[in-house]
Amino acid sequence: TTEDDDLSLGLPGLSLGRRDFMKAGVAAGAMGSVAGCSALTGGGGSAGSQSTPSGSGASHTVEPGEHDEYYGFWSGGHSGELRVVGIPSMRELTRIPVFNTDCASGYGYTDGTQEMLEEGGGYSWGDNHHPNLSETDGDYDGEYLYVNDKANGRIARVNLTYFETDAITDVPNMQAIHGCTVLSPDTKYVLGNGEFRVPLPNDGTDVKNPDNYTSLFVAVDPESMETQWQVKVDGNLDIVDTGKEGRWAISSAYNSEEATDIQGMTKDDRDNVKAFDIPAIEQAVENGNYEEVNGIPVVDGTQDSPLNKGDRPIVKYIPTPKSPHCVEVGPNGDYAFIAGKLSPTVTMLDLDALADSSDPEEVVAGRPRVGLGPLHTTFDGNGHAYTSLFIDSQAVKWDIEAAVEAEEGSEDPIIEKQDVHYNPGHIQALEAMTTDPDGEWLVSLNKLSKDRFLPVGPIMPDNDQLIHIGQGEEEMELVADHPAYPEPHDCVFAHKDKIDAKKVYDKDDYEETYITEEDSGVERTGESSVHVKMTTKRSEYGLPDFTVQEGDEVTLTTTNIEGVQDIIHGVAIPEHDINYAVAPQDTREVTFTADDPGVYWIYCTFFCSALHLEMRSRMIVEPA
Ligand code: CUK
Ligand code: CUA
Repeated sequence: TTEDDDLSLGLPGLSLGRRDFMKAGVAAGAMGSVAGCSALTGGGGSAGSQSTPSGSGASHTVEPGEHDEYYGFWSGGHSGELRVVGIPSMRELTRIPVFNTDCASGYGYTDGTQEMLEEGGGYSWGDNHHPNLSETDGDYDGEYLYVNDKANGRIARVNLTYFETDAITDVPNMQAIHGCTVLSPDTKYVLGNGEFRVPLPNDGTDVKNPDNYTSLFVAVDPESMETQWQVKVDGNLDIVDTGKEGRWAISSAYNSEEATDIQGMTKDDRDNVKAFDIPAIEQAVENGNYEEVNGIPVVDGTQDSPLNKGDRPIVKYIPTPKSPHCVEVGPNGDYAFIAGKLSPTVTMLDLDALADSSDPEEVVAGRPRVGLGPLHTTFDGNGHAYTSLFIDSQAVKWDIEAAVEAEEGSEDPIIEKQDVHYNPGHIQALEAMTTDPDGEWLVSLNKLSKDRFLPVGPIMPDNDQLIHIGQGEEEMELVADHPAYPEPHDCVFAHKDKIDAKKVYDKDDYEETYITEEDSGVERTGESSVHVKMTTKRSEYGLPDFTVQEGDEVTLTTTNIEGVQDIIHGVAIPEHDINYAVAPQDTREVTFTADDPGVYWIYCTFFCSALHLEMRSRMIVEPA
């Protein structure tokens, strides 16, 4: 078996045979089972124990009562949520429900959040992969976080003042949005890559003819969250990142064969990375060079489009080794780094050269050979790139300029390799996506943990590993293992000074009616509808009880009139599937039908005071 044979990853129709797999001690199959190799080859393993700091003596301990220096925002994959993790402690600080519902906070139970999920497609789950912080001048401004839903073609926005999802856009014409990024430097758009090719429009016509399927690239307005325009391209789009000057969005892509099965998708040796010229696309839209589909201007960016034939094509197609995975643009915006996945190389595109050419000879600035299964790359801001190697189970550190100097396929730029446990996807260093990365810490988001934790049944956690990198001069050092519930894909870090989270709601930020103690009461609003208003404070509701009639539609508005931070009250109504949190100075509303006559004790779910258990109200439903 030659080294190149190993790149087949067990994909059907490729050169590595079943016998080779059996030799390596794993069953034949796709990527998942190849993963087994790594424990035997690259992965090594420190006997299942956590590594302890040695060498540099880097400590990630944050003493009790002390704060972490960075916020980490983790995508939660198909759990639908985001997680907020302190760096360097790796402590989970909170979770932000996005595409899922959450009974602790009441997200998806209150009227406002239920409506948002309903208008955002009405699905009960989503698959978020790529969290992105809003930027001003290429730096995080602490306003918003945007994240994709790979499952249903959506983009959601999280308000970072309240750490709360405040908008979900169900993008028309797209089934899956995988790659997602903001357009640097000032977040002009949130950009998304449609991964699954479907008919346009996907309305039941042309379902049997894959030649008429298409993959779309979309721009969403970051404020209104409305879809602005889309570009249709050849092949499947995968991941996207932008240059730092607002012109280029670079997307990796696979399946230029436009097949519908894995054999077909991996048949050819080459695929095309797409470079979207954003101002040129805007010009095409302005000139009316589009077709409107479901209310959205769709610009033709396929290779044969007239818009790609002139002096300034809207999309440049750059041939790369087949099925590349990620694109990350380096901190100074010089190069886009495209990880080879099936090729053991990272392709570096020169973004300046791209303005004049899309000829690989002229735009490929380097192509170091980094190892097997390169998926994602991150940066320390001091001239080094760090690439995750899925198959080798390693993080490889290499020198960016040395890679430009070296011959294509050279291993010379490689400085060091660090084993991780096991099979990393994304890899992310502090503020690596800004123009000024901070170095110091890197997290490797490993897909498999195998024996690294106490056994918890067959669905095992991922393993997010903290690695000390310093300013790039020292050796990498594995410092901590951190189990993660399925399944983070990516994370992004912001210094704590860039996020300004409020501890108490500012009622001016919300439209809901603020209720005072005097407002507490029941108002009949129709023959079979009532509006109940009540406050919460330690340790009573504004109404000790209220009475409605069987069949009434009840709207219950609750304000927490506490002005003190951290005193949250809950409103739980047994047998009505209702529970939600009301934080200090916040107002929440819920609407339900009182179908069953009887007595229902409303109780507080947050332990708020010594008399928390006594914090009760009583809903009396009189028979009709
Ligand atoms: S993807 Cu999961 S490891 Cu969705 Cu960014 Cu590469
Ligand atoms: Cu209020 Cu417990």
